[in-house]
Amino acid sequence: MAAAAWIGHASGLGHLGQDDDASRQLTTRAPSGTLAHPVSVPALSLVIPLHNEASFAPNVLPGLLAALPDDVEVLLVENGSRDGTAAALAPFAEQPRVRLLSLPTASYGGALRAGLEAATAPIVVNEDVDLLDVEFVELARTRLQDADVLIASKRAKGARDDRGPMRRLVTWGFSTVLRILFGLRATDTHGLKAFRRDAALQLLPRVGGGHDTFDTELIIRAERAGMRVVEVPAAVREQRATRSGAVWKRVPRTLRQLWRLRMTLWREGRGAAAR
Ligand SMILES: Nc1nc2c(ncn2[C@@H]2O[C@H](COP(=O)(O)OP(=O)(O)OP(=O)(O)O)[C@@H](O)[C@H]2O)c(=O)[nH]1
Ligand SMILES: [Mg+2]
Repeated sequence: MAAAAWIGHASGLGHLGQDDDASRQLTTRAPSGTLAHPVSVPALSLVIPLHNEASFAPNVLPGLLAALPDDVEVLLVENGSRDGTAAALAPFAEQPRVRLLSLPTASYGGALRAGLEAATAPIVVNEDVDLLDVEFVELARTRLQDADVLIASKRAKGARDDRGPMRRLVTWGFSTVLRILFGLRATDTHGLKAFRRDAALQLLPRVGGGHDTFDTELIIRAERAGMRVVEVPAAVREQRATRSGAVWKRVPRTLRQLWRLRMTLWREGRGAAAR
């Protein structure tokens, strides 16, 4: 297990949820020597995975932090960056409610898992740094009173998706494949999401998750576990130009990960039937 370093305010509440070795390597740095946690009992945790975001994230995080209510803790989970992202984010972790986790291996799923495990609030919101949305955080607060998972869907009725036609086509294709392969009712699994933390923690041990399909697997498993998954229409306004180049290049890799998941669920189903 990779070493993990939390940089930021020592909360005394947080845990890595990783193995003991990783926990022993936990390092926290509290500003000005104080150990008190001003967000003593956060109502929400906002998990933001980051990778090679040294130039973009510092532009958008100040606005986010200024707009978020005080009872929201922010977990910046960086891994595998080669552009000094951790150093660029470190000043934000001086703020009492912000924690920064830096891990060596790039993985969106790994970052989301680490964030879900480290979150201390009963509701955990997951947002990308180029899709930050304070309104969705507030929506999660209310909608997850009587649901386990909340998805901002780009494909729900009333959604507005300003991305280019190729990205919209890929989103349509992806959700169609999920419906066919997994019978998924949710119409979108990438983008803004929120979980009741206890529900997510219940699912995590089974989530194997590829780099591209970790969050999708969480939603699939939530539905299969009979959890209450609700959607709201998303309004997608890209806050920067796409940087991943031709999106279709990711398609074969994602399809391979989905097929492996299909096989895993099939084996799990057979195992359960045999018992
Ligand atoms: N921790 C972590 N975060 C990642 C990784 N890959 C992407 N991210 C983060 O995931 C979010 C979305 O990444 P983007 O690069 O915008 O990917 P995308 O939205 O699928 O593609 P484009 O915006 O079209 O380029 C951002 O917050 C990234 O920093 C990763 O390997 N590790
Ligand atoms: Mg993006």
